[in-house]
Amino acid sequence: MPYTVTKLTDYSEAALDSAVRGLFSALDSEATTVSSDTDWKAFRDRWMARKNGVLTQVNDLWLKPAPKDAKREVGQRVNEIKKRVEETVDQTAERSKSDSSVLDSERLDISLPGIHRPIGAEHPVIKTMNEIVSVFRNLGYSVSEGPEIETDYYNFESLNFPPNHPARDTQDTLFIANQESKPLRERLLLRTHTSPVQIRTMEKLKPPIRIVIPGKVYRNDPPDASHSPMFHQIEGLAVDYNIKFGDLKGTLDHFIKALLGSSVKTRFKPSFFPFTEPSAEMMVSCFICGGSGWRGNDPCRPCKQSGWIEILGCGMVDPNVFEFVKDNGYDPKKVSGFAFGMGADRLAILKYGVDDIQLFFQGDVRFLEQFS
Ligand code: 2NL
Repeated sequence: MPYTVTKLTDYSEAALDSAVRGLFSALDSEATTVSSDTDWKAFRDRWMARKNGVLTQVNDLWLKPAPKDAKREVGQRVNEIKKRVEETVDQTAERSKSDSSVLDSERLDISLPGIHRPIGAEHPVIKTMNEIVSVFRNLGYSVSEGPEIETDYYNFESLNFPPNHPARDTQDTLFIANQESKPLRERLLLRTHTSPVQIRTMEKLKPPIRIVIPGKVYRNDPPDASHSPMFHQIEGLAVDYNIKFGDLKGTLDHFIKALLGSSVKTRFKPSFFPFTEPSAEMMVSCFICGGSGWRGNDPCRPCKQSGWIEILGCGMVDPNVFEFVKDNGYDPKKVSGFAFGMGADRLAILKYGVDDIQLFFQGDVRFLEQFS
């Protein structure tokens, strides 16, 4: 039976003693059952609530009806009771906080498996681009970027592509739809190389300049193991008042040795681009077979047993290109420059021995996590 306060009929000292003892013993025994914060709140309210708490009942049932000559004595007892109740409620609060059941409810189960959050890694193509950019930054080159949707003017005309050049064919270039009503040079397309950014940069910065441009480019190629309608290119451009083909050779030879190791050799073979004259292809001794053409008893596939790999296209900037930016200080009679471009995906394929360019763009974590 829970303790209840009952009216007093006898206000003698002995009767008061007994009533107070009964109350204290109920207080102490109820305090020992408090074992959580919720328990403690209930305990506190039972004893101290203004409305119907035990203290209030003691006041109403013991003190108020007490005869005049007992009032003083009862008043003192009530004060004692109040003090004891308050002390006990306070002490119980501390104990309920350190109680084992509270610790139980707040315990972290460190044996539960955590939420697995794999750490991301640089994509192999981006990693390759960053390595290339880093070599040129160390040579004092700046990095530029530009739009992926371009006009015919920046993508073709200003780069010395004649009006009927086959690169403009829809077989090769991805055009934005419904542009036929515009003059040719204003028609929009997905840039097929990063060269337009070189023109845009020459419009903004006067010579001398040294820039590299990494970025996505687009071609109307059906995807297969070595083609993707979107791929990555890095181009570079150096324009100054006395740039010669030897500067091109020295710079690009240094670049490829910094990227692949100082033991590779380079050679240049004549080529053609509309925007450079003369133009060349830089070959690097095969860094997969070491130039021997063989990997053990197997023929080296990446260099087709030749011992050489075509790594980039380059050349001296065609004076016709400078004509388009002549007003900003690029007088072809005064300035000269070299330019080069390479496919970052192709380089990554060679570096990591990947056999399908599509793997770079499918987002399969099982492929990508091999580079983390
Ligand atoms: C390649 C070849 C090349 C350039 C890009 C260039 C840019 C300007 C003027 C002259 Cl503004 N040239 N860029 C020059 C030679 C080659 O890229 O095979 N790219 C994947």
